Amino acid sequence: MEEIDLLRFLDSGESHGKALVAIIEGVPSNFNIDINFINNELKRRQQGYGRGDRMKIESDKVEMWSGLRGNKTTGNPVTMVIYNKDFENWKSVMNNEPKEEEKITVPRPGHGDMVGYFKYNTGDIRDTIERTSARETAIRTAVGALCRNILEAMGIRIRSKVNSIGNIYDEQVDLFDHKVYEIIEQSEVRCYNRQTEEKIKEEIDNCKEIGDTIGGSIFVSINGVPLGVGSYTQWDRKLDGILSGAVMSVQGIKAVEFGNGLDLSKRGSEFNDPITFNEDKIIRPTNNCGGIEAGVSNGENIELKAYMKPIPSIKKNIKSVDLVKKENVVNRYERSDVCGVIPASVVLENVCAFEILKELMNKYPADDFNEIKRMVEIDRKKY
Ligand code: EPS
Repeated sequence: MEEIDLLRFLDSGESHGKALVAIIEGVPSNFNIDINFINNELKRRQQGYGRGDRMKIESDKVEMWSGLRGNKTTGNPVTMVIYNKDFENWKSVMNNEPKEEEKITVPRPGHGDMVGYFKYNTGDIRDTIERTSARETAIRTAVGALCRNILEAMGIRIRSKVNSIGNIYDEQVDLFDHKVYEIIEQSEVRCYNRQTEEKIKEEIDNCKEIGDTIGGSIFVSINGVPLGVGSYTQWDRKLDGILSGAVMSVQGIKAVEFGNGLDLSKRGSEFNDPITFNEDKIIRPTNNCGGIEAGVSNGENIELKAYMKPIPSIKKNIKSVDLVKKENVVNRYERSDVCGVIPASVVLENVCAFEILKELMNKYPADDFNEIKRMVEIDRKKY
């Protein structure tokens, strides 16, 4: 029989539909959820230099429709809803079948438009646009934020920063240094170095002016995951495999790196993180493996970098085809952001939170939050 994860969710909703919805099954009981914490994550996701006009319309907030009494989880499935304010402006498009002349038939290269047009065969690319949009990351952020709220109560923290935009790279810093992280949280581009921030803003402004978009990379660090989450006993239980699958599923992400996995200049003697004893504690002086060895968390910070391509909705002309008229044309523009890397940094924190809680619960299966917490605390004392 196939093993089913205790924690799982599905989400639904169109970018300009009435709402985004998620049903999460397996949320442990007896946990006091902080709704403000979830809403704050939604707010963080909406920020960032290079955002488009949609974010001026929305002020995302979550409604909890089931699974709670007061703020306490009951163990029943949790339903989360985020209303799209922009629905008011799109009601007639979203509620009616399109007239022939309204159908979109010119795909944006790089987006899901062409594959969706042929795969689902509805005759209107609008149907694809509505679901491929990164708007969906709002509800995934809400789901992840709920998990993160639970993880934090067990001493597991997740932080992120922008590592690069285009060819401009920020400094590598310790995200768990309070003062350092405060600077990143206050930065409009989620960077540490102020000069780098200015350069990045300039680059985003340039792109906006010429009708182009720009990608970049994000650094995520997860602190406090106990040793032993994930497993090497089977290929689909490896924590790095599971995390990278989730990270890759975020719109626009094209590559994931754990630790210094892309640095192939180091030989084995330099790359492998030494194991030492100090005052009866195991100390790892380096973390090139990014906190995961053989698909299992080793107690160090889990560190990954995600690489995001430029958003495909560009004003600048690029070759495309009218799929009905079968003619070469230039692409059509759809309102979008200039740079999605900064909000994606927040999205990834929360996407990782879901995966970490899921895998933690696979290791410490229990229905009641207090039981999971107790098991984690006992295990922490072992290493
Ligand atoms: C987004 C909402 C979308 C886009 C963006 C992300 O809203 P709209 O399509 O109404 O402008 O701004 O979507 C994309 C980047 C994309 O590729 O689809 C959001 O809520 O983050």
